[in-house]
Amino acid sequence: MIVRQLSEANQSNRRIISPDGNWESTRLLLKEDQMGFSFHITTIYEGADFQMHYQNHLESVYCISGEGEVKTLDDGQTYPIKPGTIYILDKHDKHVLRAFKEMKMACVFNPPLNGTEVHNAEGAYERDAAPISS
Ligand code: 9YT
Repeated sequence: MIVRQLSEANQSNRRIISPDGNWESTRLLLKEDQMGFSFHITTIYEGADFQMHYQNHLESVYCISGEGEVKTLDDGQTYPIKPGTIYILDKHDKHVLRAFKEMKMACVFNPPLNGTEVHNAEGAYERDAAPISS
C-alpha cells in the first residue's frame, strides 16, 4: 500500500506551479506508482480563464471547493462548477475553464502523468515529460 499526505507533498517536487499563472497541482500519485492513472489536487486560481485540450490523456475533475464554469468548445455548452460537480473529458474535449472563486479540484488522468507536465501551446501534456524523481 502507498500512503501519502497532501501537506507533505505540497512541500516537495510533487507540487507543480503552472508558468501561465492559472493553476498549481500537487501530484499525489504518478505513473511510477504503476496504478494506471495519476491523481492530483489542483488549485485553479481566482480569475483564471484558460483553454486546455488533453489530446494525449483522459481526465476527470471533481470540485472540492470554489466556483467556476467549464465550456466545451465543440458545442459551445457551458456548465457551472461548484463543490460536488465532476466533469469528465471522455472525448479529449477541447475546453475553457474559468474560476470565479479559487477552486480546489481532485483530478485523475489516464494514462498517468510522469509528474512534471505543464501545458504546451495547445493546452495538452506531452507524453514524454520527465518524472519528478529525475
Ligand atoms: C482542472 C485542470 O485540468 N487543471 C489543470 C491542471 C491539471 N489538472 C493537473 O495537471 O493536475
